[in-house]
Amino acid sequence: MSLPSLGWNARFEESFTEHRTRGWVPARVAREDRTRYVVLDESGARPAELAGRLRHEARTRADVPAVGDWVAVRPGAASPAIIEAVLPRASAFVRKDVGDAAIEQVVAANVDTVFLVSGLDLDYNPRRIERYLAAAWESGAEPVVVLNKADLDPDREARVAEVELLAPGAAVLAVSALEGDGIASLQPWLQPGRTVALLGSSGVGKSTLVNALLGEERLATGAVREDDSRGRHTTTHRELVVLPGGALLLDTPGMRALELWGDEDSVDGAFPEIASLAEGCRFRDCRHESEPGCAVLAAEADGTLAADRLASWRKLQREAHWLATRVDARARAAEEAKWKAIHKSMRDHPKADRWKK
Ligand SMILES: Nc1nc2c(ncn2[C@@H]2O[C@H](COP(=O)(O)OP(=O)(O)OP(=O)(O)O)[C@@H](O)[C@H]2O)c(=O)[nH]1
Ligand SMILES: [Mg+2]
Ligand SMILES: [Zn+2]
Repeated sequence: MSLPSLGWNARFEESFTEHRTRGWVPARVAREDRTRYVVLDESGARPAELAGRLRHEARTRADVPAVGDWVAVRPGAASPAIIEAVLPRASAFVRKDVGDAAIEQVVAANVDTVFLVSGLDLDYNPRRIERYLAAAWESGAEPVVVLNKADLDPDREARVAEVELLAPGAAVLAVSALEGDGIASLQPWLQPGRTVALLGSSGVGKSTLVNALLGEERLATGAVREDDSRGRHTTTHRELVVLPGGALLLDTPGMRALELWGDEDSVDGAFPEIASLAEGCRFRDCRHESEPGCAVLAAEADGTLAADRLASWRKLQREAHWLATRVDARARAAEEAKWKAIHKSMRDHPKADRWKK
């Protein structure tokens, strides 16, 4: 495969200049499974691992390659290939550990479009779609809401209309991966060399959709629980799949929307109608709670703004704020630990040369 057909472009080439002088060559990460990778380049797919230096210098999990990343590898056809550097990302979906929000992991990198997949079954939940959308706007990729399992819902048009109200600026499509219904409507985003990531809870049919687009049962899929339509985490690693038409699809394991969570600004991205109403508030930092001259509350009162949209906005703002506080607390703790170590080293080696000069 040529590099452009894998998504390579002039921007990546520009950020590769320095790596070229070292003789390294570009490759794209197609699969990641803890420390093991598979990379794709002109000669096809091969296993890869991190150069020792990159492994040691990585300070957070966001510094190591993720699926979709462009990396610099040592030249030649050696297997495993040795990854020397990660290129700056054009877009990134970051996952935050629910237990510790400061631990970040890149779920998908350099994605043009993200299909936010939901099932029109018992697991259907519009509030969850709002959360995924907020994370999508923050990632830099274009979100498309895919309501799968349309074959199970006689009222799909009503669902599409309902979700369109929650997703200003994003396309909302109903499909059935199982029966192939509506699949053709995804074509505009499946152009050669374009990367599409599939995100959504376990059991919504992400892998089934990839298989439907591939035209073969390549990825494993698993039945959902009968009582609530939840999945069983069938997919366990992230993987980039090349479609016959030339688009690149990134399948991911199901995850909870909260893990994808962004900051307060990303909430505003998902609620553009509230953000634009807020420009009319008397106070710049209006929280739209009870302030005088609040344009948002006025719109709610006269019915222009749906009350449940404002309720969702408030809830997501609170969640984002809570996460941000935790990230700050951890960053402070790490900074303190660093200075403690430096002071200890100064006490232990009072005459160390490195402190003179
Ligand atoms: N009725 C119906 N069932 C579907 C459809 N798409 C997927 N399914 C079923 O939903 C179940 C889960 O599908 P998967 O593709 O494994 O779901 P997933 O999103 O990849 O799940 P994880 O890998 O666990 O994150 C399987 O039993 C599929 O056959 C659909 O369009 N209609
Ligand atoms: Mg799957
Ligand atoms: Zn206000």
